[in-house]
Amino acid sequence: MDCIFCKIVAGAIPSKKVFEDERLYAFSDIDPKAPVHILVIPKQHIAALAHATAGDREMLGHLLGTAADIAATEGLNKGYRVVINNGPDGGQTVDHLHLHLLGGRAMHWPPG
Ligand code: DGP
Repeated sequence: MDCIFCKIVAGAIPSKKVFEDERLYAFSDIDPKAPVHILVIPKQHIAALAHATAGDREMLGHLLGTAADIAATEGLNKGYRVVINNGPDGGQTVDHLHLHLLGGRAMHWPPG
């Protein structure tokens, strides 16, 4: 198992868990870009959003809805941003699909 996020799901690498259910795991980003920076990932290894199949569509909806639930739990009532980087031009550095939940400060647009 070479994937760092699979190792986090398995508990082989420690993480600060925020949420977990049978399909998803959420934890604090090691290099936060905002006061709240949480990664929400499928437990199943999917290398990137572009690798998700038709069979993953329900999980993707659950991923998005769970991000909104976590944002509410975190008290991000002034707003927040969700980001999925895909591939090299998208800025993806870890090849396991992950959603960034960022909040606790005003975001800028457009992103870099
Ligand atoms: P991306 O650039 O979209 O692939 O984001 C990868 C994120 O993963 C980046 O914000 C830093 C985070 N990250 C990388 N390695 C670890 C780790 O071992 N633990 C935690 N908590 N986060 C990590």
